[in-house]
Amino acid sequence: MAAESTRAHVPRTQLLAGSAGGVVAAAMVLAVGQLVSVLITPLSSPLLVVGNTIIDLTPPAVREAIISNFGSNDKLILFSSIGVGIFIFGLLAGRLEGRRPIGTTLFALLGLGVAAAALVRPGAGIGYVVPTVAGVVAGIATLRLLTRYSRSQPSTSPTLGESRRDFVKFFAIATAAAAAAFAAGKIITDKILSVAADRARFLVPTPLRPAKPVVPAVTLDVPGITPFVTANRDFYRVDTALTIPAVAEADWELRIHGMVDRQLVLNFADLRRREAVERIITLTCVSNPIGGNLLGTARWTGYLIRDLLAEAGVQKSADMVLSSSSDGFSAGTPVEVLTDDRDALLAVAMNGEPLPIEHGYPARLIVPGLYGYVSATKWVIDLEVTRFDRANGYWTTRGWSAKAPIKTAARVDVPASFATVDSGAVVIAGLAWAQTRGITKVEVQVDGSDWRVAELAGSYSNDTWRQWRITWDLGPGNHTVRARATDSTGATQTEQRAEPMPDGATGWPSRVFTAR
Ligand SMILES: Nc1nc2c(c(=O)[nH]1)N[C@H]1C(S)=C(S)[C@@H](COP(=O)(O)O)O[C@H]1N2
Ligand SMILES: [Mo]
Repeated sequence: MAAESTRAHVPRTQLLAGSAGGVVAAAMVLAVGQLVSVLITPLSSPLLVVGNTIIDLTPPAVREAIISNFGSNDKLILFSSIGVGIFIFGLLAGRLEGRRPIGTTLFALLGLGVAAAALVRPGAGIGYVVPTVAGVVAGIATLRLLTRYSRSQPSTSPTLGESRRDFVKFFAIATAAAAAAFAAGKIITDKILSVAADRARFLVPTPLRPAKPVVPAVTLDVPGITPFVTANRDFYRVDTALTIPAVAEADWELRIHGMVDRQLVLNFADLRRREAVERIITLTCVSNPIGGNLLGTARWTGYLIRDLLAEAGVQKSADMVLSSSSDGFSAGTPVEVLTDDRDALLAVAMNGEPLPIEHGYPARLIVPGLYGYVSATKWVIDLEVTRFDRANGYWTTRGWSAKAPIKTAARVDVPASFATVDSGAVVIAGLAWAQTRGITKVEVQVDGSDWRVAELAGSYSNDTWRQWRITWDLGPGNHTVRARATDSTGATQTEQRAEPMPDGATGWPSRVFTAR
């Protein structure tokens, strides 16, 4: 090929410069796209379009594995992968840009792809392509500028060729411009998205009666045991949101509609005229593996869903409430569960503070006894009364069960995993939960011994986890402890191992440690 043979004469330094220029040009696409997205919506930035598209295209099982292995670092992994991808793309495009504008063509193709992905984002209008188009135009301009040196032929026409010094100068300017554009875009985006100030002004309603006090008896005196109430900053987080939805108190409305006698639209002024209640409830994620950390207990302040539904008048043939968030997540919850005496809540505060933004500010659902994905909609703005044979929640269309009560389970917290402890009287302790039923027994086994019944801390309520402990005389060596919980229906946690998909993991938790 003629172009190839021409390229073969280009010195190494020029090829390197071409690649470096391509990388900066590729970064420019994202940076300018980020800045311009401020004018449309942060969701239209090429970075978020690509990120959200990848999430949508990732098979649920793979996402599941990533979330249970990396927790909230899943987004870091996603953005790092996109970073690596765009780096390699820039490297290639810059290197291939020669007499023939192969790099330019690659940039244009990339732009077309991202623009198409932007157009099919939920809620996208034609404006969604603007940041990508602007980014690609800036990227191609940068590519042309920064590959002038690598494309020039100093041997034949030295005066026309771009000098190495010019390249370095333009390279530095373009890099600084890309960094500045990205930073400015990010700062403004964050400002637009930030509801921190709004949250700081939010008044937590005072419940007529506070939640039952957390008496010392519900806590066992064991170093390293999980505290009974989880601090907000330690509370696990699971959601599909790439950028946290920004909903200000004044903008929030909850629409209750569908199979109801009268549609209801409530704002915070309406809510604040009602009686607030306070409950301590343990929330659990269906993705929590046996022994995992995807659960937490908080004091929630809010309003009884059953009162709101009663006001709207739920029609007899309805059996599901499809709750939706401002970012398109949804959960299908049985009407029965929302209206029985378990006190399902529209929660507006967590441990006495406005809901943290990542936990659903300004309002979310909290339903005792159901895994979060079928009940705990954060940033909730819509309750549609419907039927299970007509509607599906977000995860239900992705292979998870439509109904998912929390399974009875125990976890070993002490000794820590692979810890070394003194032999003799070893304290083994942990948690067990069976929301709405309550824990009545936890049994422990060491190295395949007979099961022994552990001591239980006082029960706060059937909707919260319960601490347990047992002291076991152990000689030096490695030990494996297993635990199993029994709930008030008499059912004991099954030994049968099952993955979280489709309705929650099963199996006995175990822990390995060493006594010296
Ligand atoms: N809007 C929205 N709400 C959501 C989710 C989500 O992805 N988006 N995830 C659900 C899941 S799977 C769980 S386990 C809980 C987690 O709540 P947390 O992040 O406050 O712990 O929120 C639920 N509510
Ligand atoms: Mo979850």
